[in-house]
Amino acid sequence: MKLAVIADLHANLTATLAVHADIKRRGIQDIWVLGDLVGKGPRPREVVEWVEAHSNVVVMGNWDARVAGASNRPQDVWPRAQLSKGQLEYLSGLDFAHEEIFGNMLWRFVHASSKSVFHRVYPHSSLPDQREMFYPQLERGLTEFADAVVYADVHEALMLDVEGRPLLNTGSVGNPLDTVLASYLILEFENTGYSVSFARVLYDREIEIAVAEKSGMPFAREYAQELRTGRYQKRRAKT
Ligand SMILES: [Mn+2]
Repeated sequence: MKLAVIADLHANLTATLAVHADIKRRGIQDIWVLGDLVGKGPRPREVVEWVEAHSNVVVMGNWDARVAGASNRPQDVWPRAQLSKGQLEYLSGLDFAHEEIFGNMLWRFVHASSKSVFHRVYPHSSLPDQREMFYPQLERGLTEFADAVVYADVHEALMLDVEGRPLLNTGSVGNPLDTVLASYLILEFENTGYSVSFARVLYDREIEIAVAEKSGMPFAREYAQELRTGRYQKRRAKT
């Protein structure tokens, strides 16, 4: 079985469609989405529509929770206003995690960590923090130790070995913060084991920046900077 695992689309339709074309070109049928469909970018409605049409597994991200919830930050209120009632219900109904056995390994898929969509685990986080990604979390319905964890959230593609267990990060489709290329993971499972590839896709980010600048969305300037540089820009409230 061959699987494309994508995440952090962040309402960037141009990047999402470029990644979709790349996935199709490789003949991959299954697309799993690890959250943050919306937030930061200009086209939340179109990207949620795309995810509903093309993916088989979707888990919730921190931005999905805030946008579909009651947050009053401008960057959450704006996308909320672009989405239909049905799309907001879809986002708030997303699962926290997905687990599946491939070969003899239990693979866990979450957005940010096994504890919460708001609990961030960095490549440089402590070993106890990384180790916790594999633990059961009974309040989240995760009853077993995982053998492998795939996550997203930090917008940096990554593969770490945590005491013999793989900890993989997809990187970000719509808002990469390690390079400017859209990023996703390809997992291939065989009886004899598995393989992991990191895909990077060039897309026309100026198209999405132009849409953002016309859209009236908050923090369009910071967004454009992030797409052009692949570096995080602080959002400061206007005074
Ligand atoms: Mn994100």
